[in-house]
Amino acid sequence: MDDDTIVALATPPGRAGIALIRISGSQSEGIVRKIIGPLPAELEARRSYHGFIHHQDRRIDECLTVIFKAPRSYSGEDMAEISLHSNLFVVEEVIGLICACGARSALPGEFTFRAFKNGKLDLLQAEAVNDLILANSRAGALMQFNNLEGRLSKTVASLRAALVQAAIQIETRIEFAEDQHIEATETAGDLTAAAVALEKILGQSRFNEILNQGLHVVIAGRVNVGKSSLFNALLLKERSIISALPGTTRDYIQENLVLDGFPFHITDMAGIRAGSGDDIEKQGMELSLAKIAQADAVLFMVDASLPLAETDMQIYKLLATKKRLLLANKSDMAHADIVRSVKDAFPEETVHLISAKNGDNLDVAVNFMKSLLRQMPEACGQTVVNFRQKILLEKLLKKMKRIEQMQIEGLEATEVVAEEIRQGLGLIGELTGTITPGDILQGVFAKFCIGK
Ligand SMILES: Nc1nc2c(ncn2[C@@H]2O[C@H](COP(=O)(O)OP(=O)(O)OP(=O)(O)O)[C@@H](O)[C@H]2O)c(=O)[nH]1
Ligand SMILES: [Mg+2]
Repeated sequence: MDDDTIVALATPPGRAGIALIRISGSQSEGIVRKIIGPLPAELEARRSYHGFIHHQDRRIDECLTVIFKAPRSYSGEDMAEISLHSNLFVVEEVIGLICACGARSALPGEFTFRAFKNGKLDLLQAEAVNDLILANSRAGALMQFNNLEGRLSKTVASLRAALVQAAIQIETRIEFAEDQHIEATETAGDLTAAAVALEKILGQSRFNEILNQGLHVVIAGRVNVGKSSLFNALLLKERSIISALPGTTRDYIQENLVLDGFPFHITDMAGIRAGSGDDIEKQGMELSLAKIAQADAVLFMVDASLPLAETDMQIYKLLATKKRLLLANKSDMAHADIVRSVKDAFPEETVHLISAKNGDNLDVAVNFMKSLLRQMPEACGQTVVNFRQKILLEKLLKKMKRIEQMQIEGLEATEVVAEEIRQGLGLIGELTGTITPGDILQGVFAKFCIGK
């Protein structure tokens, strides 16, 4: 199966200036020669050749072709890349021609899988390829690129080195059991440092999730205070329905907003009110409460033109542990005594008067969201891990701590310690892909797009 030559469109399908078709496998150059001409008798690798794609005597498109020779290619195999005009019908015909010449359509991630199998990338780097493509923020993409360049692999290699070092010392002790001049604590030092480094990486994993998935900010408040108006104003589009009728928004609506290159998910939702409301509205309110609980931060809105209600106070109570911003909306109709009562009711908060309808003072909400980013640790110096890696690293940390403890406790446990170390090294093998079970590998590459 691995001897197959594979083909896929590497660029998004549809109309665009250029489409790139990728071929990998031993037949790559032969296939190119069958369908593209004129080409010189000897093709130099990594050089671009102009020509035409043809089917028998009919020209299909003009193209540029580059060939790569194993092992100096992305996949580590012979490869070819054809750039042509990006029209779905043309691209389909050309891929069909390539398949008729002996290639087959690539599976998702198959080019990268081959790169992994050929030792061009370890599993951590291969995952970084996909995580880079899928990154939702500039900072997230940068960190994935660092991993692709080997940052995470280097970190894992140093963990491995610490374990191997510990293993050597243990084996030595087992061999010279009667010669017990090595102090137990002496050997634990490297492991301790490695465990501390690992703990730090895992501590950053929530930040990593945020980088990949974005921060969740919800707009919460009583019915009719102007939540949907603010939502639309922040998004610069008429996304939510706005009306003077209390209880307009029933379901929650989530949209993405990028600020300073960072993804935010903003949620508008059903306003909260006591007692009244039909069953649908009640369901909407329950959803709202759940959304508040899940949010990273809350824009809490009250109405500056109407006296505060008990519901305002109840909503505020839900926000005790949340990062929050108090917005008193409808500044254009605000009453001084109401604003004063809002300040009195929420003494811990700064009250920001805004008008969602007129767009007044909305910067305060935008700046609040940007300030959430500043409260997070600096992105650049960090190592990002994905879910699979996190689970394995957590197991590894536990193991390292146990080994460390055993070493400190004494020598009689050496055989057991040696076994623990072997298991720790096993986890590292699973991380980097040297001993990763086949179904897990399949799972990793299945998440890729076709053509990568
Ligand atoms: N005067 C004034 N009216 C506003 C302002 N912001 C919103 N409104 C009006 O207040 C009413 C309710 O606005 P929405 O944005 O639908 O309020 P909501 O909080 O989403 O309401 P529900 O979805 O029913 O909970 C509409 O008539 C808006 O035009 C404002 O800054 N000033
Ligand atoms: Mg609404």
